[in-house]
Amino acid sequence: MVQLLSPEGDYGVPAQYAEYGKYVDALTEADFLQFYKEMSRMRRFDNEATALQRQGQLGLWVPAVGQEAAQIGSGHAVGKNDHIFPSYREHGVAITHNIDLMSILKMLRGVNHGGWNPNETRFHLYAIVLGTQVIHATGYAMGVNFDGKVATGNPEIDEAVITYFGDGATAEGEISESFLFAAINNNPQVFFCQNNQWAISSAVGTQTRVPLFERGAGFGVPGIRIDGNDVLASYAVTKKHMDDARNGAGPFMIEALTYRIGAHTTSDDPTKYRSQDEVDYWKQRDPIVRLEKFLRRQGIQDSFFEQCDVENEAMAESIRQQTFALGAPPIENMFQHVYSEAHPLIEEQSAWLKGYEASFGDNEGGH
Ligand SMILES: Cc1ncc(C[n+]2csc(CCOP(=O)(O)OP(=O)(O)O)c2C)c(N)n1
Ligand SMILES: [Mg+2]
Repeated sequence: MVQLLSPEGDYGVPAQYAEYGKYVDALTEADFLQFYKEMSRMRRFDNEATALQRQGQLGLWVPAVGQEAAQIGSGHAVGKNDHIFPSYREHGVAITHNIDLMSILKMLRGVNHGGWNPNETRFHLYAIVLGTQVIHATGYAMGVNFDGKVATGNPEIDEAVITYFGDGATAEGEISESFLFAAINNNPQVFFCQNNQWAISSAVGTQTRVPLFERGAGFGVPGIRIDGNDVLASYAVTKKHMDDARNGAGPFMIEALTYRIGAHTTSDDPTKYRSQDEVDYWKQRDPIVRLEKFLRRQGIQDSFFEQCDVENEAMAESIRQQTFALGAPPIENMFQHVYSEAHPLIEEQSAWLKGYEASFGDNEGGH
């Protein structure tokens, strides 16, 4: 497992991983501070969104507490032409690509379907159906190859693709099919698996007999495991393999070993299926605390961390007020985009609902 930053915040590069250490050497203090800012922002955003869901402001929330290093590190390793295909928990990767956080909250309130423009942001829409985004990424990366945008030697042209998925999703056939297509087409593609050790209530040990990073090898997709709570490993390893993919080295898999500290979603109660001891063990390995220890050793003062807190509180206050102001989505929205063309069954259901709503009289529909 590649670990460059120990849980105590000590930085060191084992000899066999020297090629990854070079990517950290190229970072400045400003980069480290930016990683911290975004990781702490992601945590504050997540806690605020959970509170908003509990207040009935969101239909659902999908927490990613504990996965900040895996997401912020790898998100920063994505190059300026590269495309990202997330699943549904990648709020930190969204932060690294300047996605308006309100658009994520609107989606989980049922007001839109994501709302950001994947062409502009290169961050594609969230995918709830497990594994679908991995197929989209694989097809997209085949297209990059067909367009001749790999290994041209021109950084303005070369492009790679990264896709995120969970440990549980690896059991979907789509992932195996994607490995095969990516390998035989020599796709410029990184498969980034966040092994947070749970798929709702299914432990990772019930899904696989081999370490997940070995899963692609038989298809021709080599892989490596990283400490997913180490932002420097996440950044360096992803950067190297995205660079290699852009230069024609073909697909690669990264398994980021991390832990889902919170519930699967706000609809889940994890105390029903896992022990508090296990959660406490992983809380001791908090990725944000680890980076803070490292930064303090570099001489970063209290004032920096206090300033982060002030900015995060302001962000939380702002999204809270904006969420309160959203109102209810038009109820007809649920019938739109079910099919690309008009469909008699959908029209019938929509007409029934309109009649039902009307039966309540003025504006007193059954919302
Ligand atoms: C095809 C499909 N089957 C089942 C589900 C229901 N489901 C949603 S999330 C989830 C668990 C996924 O676990 P994992 O891939 O480890 O990702 P994590 O949620 O831990 O980030 C399941 C079974 C789904 N969304 N899509
Ligand atoms: Mg999981």
